[in-house]
Amino acid sequence: MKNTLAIIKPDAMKKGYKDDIRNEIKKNGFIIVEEKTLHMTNTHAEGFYAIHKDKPFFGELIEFMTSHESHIMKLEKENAVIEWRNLMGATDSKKAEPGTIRATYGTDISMNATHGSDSDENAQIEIKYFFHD
Ligand code: FUP
Repeated sequence: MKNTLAIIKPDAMKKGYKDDIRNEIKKNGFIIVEEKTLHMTNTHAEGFYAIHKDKPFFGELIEFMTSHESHIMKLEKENAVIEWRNLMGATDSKKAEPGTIRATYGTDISMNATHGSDSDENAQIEIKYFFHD
């Protein structure tokens, strides 16, 4: 599987890290196949994170994701899902390996700079969600 969905989230966009993160992505051998900047509506964010709707952090997550623009990218590389998750690092920026994108550009478990699909199946669903509607 060669594709995954990556999002530069509102915290990183607001801090002006879009170009730095795009450059790291390209430097690590990914091709950015499609991309767009989008200010998510509640509907976008709630649909995208529907799997988390019963979690205690859902309200905060939606508020954060709709607080500013995001930059959405379809990435291509061999083993794209795993490769992008490795480059991002752990979900919690405070626990992410030094040198990873979440460690470098994120703050904590909610403001963690980027999103990446967690499986090939979800990558297909997420790419379709943002690029083929
Ligand atoms: P990930 O797959 O690494 O993006 O992590 P999850 O699917 O577990 O979580 C999705 C998003 O929910 C995270 F990026 C940030 C947010 N989140 C919180 O805000 N608090 C939590 O305790 C867990 C996740």
